[in-house]
Amino acid sequence: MRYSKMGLGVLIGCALSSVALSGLAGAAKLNRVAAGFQQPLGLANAADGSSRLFVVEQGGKIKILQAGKVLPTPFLDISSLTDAGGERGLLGLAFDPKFKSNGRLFINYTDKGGNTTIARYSVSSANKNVVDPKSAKVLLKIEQPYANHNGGQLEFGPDGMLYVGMGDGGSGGDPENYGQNMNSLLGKMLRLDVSSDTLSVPKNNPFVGKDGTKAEIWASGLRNPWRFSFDRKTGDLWIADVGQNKLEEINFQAASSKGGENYGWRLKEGNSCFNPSRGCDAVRANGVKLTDPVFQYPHNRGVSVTGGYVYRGSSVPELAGQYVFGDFGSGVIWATSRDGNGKFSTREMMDTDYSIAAFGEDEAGELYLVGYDGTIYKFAR
Ligand SMILES: [Ca+2]
Repeated sequence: MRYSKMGLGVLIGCALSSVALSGLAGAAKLNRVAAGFQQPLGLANAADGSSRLFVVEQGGKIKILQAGKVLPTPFLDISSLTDAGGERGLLGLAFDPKFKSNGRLFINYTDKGGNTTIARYSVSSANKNVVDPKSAKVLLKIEQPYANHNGGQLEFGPDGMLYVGMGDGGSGGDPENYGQNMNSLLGKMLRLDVSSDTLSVPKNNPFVGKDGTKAEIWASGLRNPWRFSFDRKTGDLWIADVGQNKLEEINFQAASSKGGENYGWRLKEGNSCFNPSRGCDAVRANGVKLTDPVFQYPHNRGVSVTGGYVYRGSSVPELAGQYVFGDFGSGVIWATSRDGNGKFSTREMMDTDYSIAAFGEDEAGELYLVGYDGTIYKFAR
């Protein structure tokens, strides 16, 4: 276990080439598949049959990894649009569910002023391995009060809507209480319709038409949902929310949810009262009962949770149907199962020396780990 305090910019560690294995998943291991990326923060596939992997670099480049080789020309380079460092930079990438036919992709970055920017781009008609920079269209800007807690993940749900993970804006302890302020997009999960040329709010979002409440909000009470994902088989949503002083948490939202959940921050950190320090469960800020995490771990096992994916690949049968995630600071990796009765159980799977910035899936559902030092690993037997 490596151990450093969180803060992406300062954590370029010395990754080992092998990892210690432990527990029931003794047969699972991590194979190094590529290296040399600059502060990578994400990995995505385009679901277009090309088998390409797209690696997101914090500085502003997206690079293509194909058949084990990194293509020399970046897929996209927005380095001139962002000042990367700390928790700022190019933070997220999602391909349109119809990418194969419409060539659209969406990115999340902090602009030169540090504000969250969601933009759409289109792939070049002349070269499918390059994005047309002139296609850029900014769809949404969200002002950030502090440099940290910018969230950054973008994912399309099974409903075809774009979900955006927004942090509470910083700095620590959510001083302005954005997580529980329904008139702010900070500290929320947003749900947006980007299927037409301009952005719109889905009419069936849970707070549409409610006074003093932003209609873009899908769920509230999040501190910094750095990484979240949908189970590609069931559509369930898993949100890893980075903790404040004591607890890192995993939140679960069933595919059947109509939205509106309140995941507690800053009233609660994990399942403990945070602010107020007592009586937090009696507060009904958004009119709903607070939803506690399905798993949490204390800061002696990690300091900054990195959400992963429910494994739906075929290479590692012992991980089938389990939600695999890790910790950026400690390198520990866990796997959470949900049984037929909806009961969750989590086990520690590996204790690595990697700075786990993200996880990612390929088109076949195989799982990858993105090491902030620039190395990509694949889960294998
Ligand atoms: Ca929470």
